[in-house]
Amino acid sequence: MSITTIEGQFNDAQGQYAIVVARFNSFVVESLLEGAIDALKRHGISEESIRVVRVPGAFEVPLAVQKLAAQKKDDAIIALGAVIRGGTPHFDYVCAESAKGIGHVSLETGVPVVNGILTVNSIEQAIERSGTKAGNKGAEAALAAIEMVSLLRQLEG
Ligand code: INI
Repeated sequence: MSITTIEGQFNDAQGQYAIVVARFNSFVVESLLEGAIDALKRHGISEESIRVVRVPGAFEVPLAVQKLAAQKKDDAIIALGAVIRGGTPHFDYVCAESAKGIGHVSLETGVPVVNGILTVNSIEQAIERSGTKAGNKGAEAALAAIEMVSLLRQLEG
């Protein structure tokens, strides 16, 4: 008896990718975007296969993701943003709505939507995750998107 394992591969990356980017905290988010594009390109995805859509903040990301998913042009959508805790409960609402909305669109449409929105307690934590000592979460999100495109091709093919 042998176990069948089905998983996404990285050695033959394919597909069209949309990246939805929140402008808020742009000093961090632009680094996430750079990381995501770099990861896609270094896995063989051409610039022509990538489009970037900008929205004001993380709260607006799910609606843009929903519109893109409905177009059925992209094999995966990468959501990028940075929500940094402040002195009010606003942080909790923005985090909850963006994560819930992104997950909802993905399940409703069947289009993989990868959540690359940082939710952190401080600017320092955001910087650590956008290309310094804790890596680049934008690049990680791009890899997750490539993996999901490959996996879904196997599951749907
Ligand atoms: N949007 C973010 O992307 N990150 C944040 O840290 C943030 N904070 O803390 O306020 C934030 N707020 C804006 C929000 O996403 C909406 O753009 C705004 O509320 C208008 O709907």
